[in-house]
Parts: sequence; structure tokens; C-alpha cells
Amino acid sequence: MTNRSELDAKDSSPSKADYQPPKVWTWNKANGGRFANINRPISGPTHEAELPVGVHPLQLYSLGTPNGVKVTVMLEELLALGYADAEYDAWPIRIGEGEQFGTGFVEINPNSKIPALVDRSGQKPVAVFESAAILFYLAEKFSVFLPADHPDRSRCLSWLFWQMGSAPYLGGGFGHFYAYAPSKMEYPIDRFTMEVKRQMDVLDRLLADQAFIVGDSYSIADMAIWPWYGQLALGRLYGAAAFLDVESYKHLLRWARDIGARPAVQRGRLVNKLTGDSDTQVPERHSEADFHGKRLA
Ligand SMILES: N[C@@H](CCC(=O)N[C@@H](CS)C(=O)NCC(=O)O)C(=O)O
Repeated sequence: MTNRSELDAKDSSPSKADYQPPKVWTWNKANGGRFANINRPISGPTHEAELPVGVHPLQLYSLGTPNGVKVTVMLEELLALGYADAEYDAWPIRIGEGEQFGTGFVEINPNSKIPALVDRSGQKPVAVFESAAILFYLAEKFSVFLPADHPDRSRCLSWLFWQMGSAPYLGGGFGHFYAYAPSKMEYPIDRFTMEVKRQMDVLDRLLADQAFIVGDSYSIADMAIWPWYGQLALGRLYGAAAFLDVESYKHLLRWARDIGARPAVQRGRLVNKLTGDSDTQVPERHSEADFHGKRLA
């Protein structure tokens, strides 16, 4: 039988490695792969650029990616429930063109990632970044989509933070190596596929006996998880539906379809979307009229 130290020695054998890390890493700008042109090992602004400000109290600076869609779904759900103070202007931040590194954006999010929200309804503007923090902020502001009492409140927050901790394995891990890396490498694809399938199984078991992530009430946990795991199950991310055998996660798929059928979710998906057919894009959103003539799905 092989013991642990023999295995370790075998796994780290230099003859098996393609890449020997140098003593000190240096930035190789041309490392290839999608997004190579926007990734940098330093933070902070690269250029002066003020952010536009519209007429509504809530100003969203975002893009129609899964992290951005969480917030536009929440805002559209609030408006659908009749919360008029949730009216918002949504401005696209073209991350492929480096707009997240403009001075105005860095001021509201020093981490230079969408989405970021500014609430101008009070005496001083309140800037919020990180999608879960924005969902939580809005849920508290309007007292909705977050159960008021424990244990449901703590369950909701647990799943909200589960999403924030888990999705980087899906997007930055699986999605990156399966769809975007300059070459297909078995080791990372295998590692992250294993983890993503485990995560889908976690959700599938949870949703076997309940309609939503937190029992029978729709909450910010559904809104955070659906744009990643719901859309993955629906075959909308990375062209990976067959590879991941998404059809086998039946309860996850049922939930994904139910949430995807909500009109507010269908509207939220279009906001700040800059790709696809033009009737599926609402690059800027200032009022309900921006959805007229658009194809909801
Ligand atoms: N944990 C963050 C992640 C945000 C994030 O990764 N945003 C991406 C787009 S989905 C981004 O802005 N990337 C630009 C960059 O990395 O420079 C959140 O949930 O808000």
C-alpha cells in the first residue's frame, strides 16, 4: 500500500509540472485568457472619470453579469411590490474597457468590481458595494425579502453568505478554466467541476422539499443564488449544461425555472446588459418605459 509521504513526493515531482514558479512572481501582462487585459495585481484608479447621476434616489453602477443581476432583480421585485422609493437609475460600467478603474467608481468601491449602489435619499449619500451587502442593505431599508425573525432570518443570511463564498469556485474556478483559460487543463477543470457539482447537489437536496431557499418564502437568498446556480442549471452559463449533467439536479432545475419565470427576474436580467440581441438589452435603466419593446424571457 502507498503511504501518504510517497503520494506527496509523487504529486510534487518536478518532472510532472509544466510550470516552475519563480522565487518572486512578476506581472506578465500577456498571460492570455479572457479578461487578461483588465486583470491587474494593483488596485486604485487608472484615470479620472466622474459617475453619472440620474433623478432617482438609488443610483446603481453595474453590468448584466450574475453579480449585477442579483441587484437589478431585487430592485425590480421591490418595484413590482409597489415600493415606489425603489425607483432607480442603472448605469453600465464596461469592465472590459476598464471603467471600474475610473476615479468616481473607485471612490464608491475601492475594490473596483460591479455592482455598486449609491443611496441619495438621506442627508448624506450612502455607498454600498459587494452584491450581498447591497441586497442586505435594500432588504433592511424596505423591510422585505429578509425574514424578520430567527431561525428563518439566520437561515436566509447563511445562504446569502454561502453564495458569496461558493460562487467564486463556480465563476473564477470552473467557468474560468472550462470556458475562458487560453488552454484546457484537466487538473483545474476536474477540481472545480467536482466542487461545482457538489454545490449543485447541496442545492438540489435543499430544494427537494421546499419551494425556495428559505422554506416557503422568496428572499434575498434566492435572488443571490439564482443568477449563478439557477442560470447554470438552465444552461445559460459557460455552455456547460451537458458537461455538468444539469438535468440530473431535478429540484434545482424546478426552482431555477420557477424563479426564472418571475417577471421582475426577467426584467432584472436585461438591465445593464450589453451583449446579445438588442431587444434583450437595457443598457441604461431609468424607468419602466425602458423595458417597452424588449423581449422578456
Ligand atoms: N464579490 C463581488 C464580486 C463582484 C465581481 O466579481 N464583479 C465582476 C463582474 S461579475 C467585476 O466587476 N469584475 C471586474 C474586474 O475584475 O476588474 C460581488 O458579489 O459584488
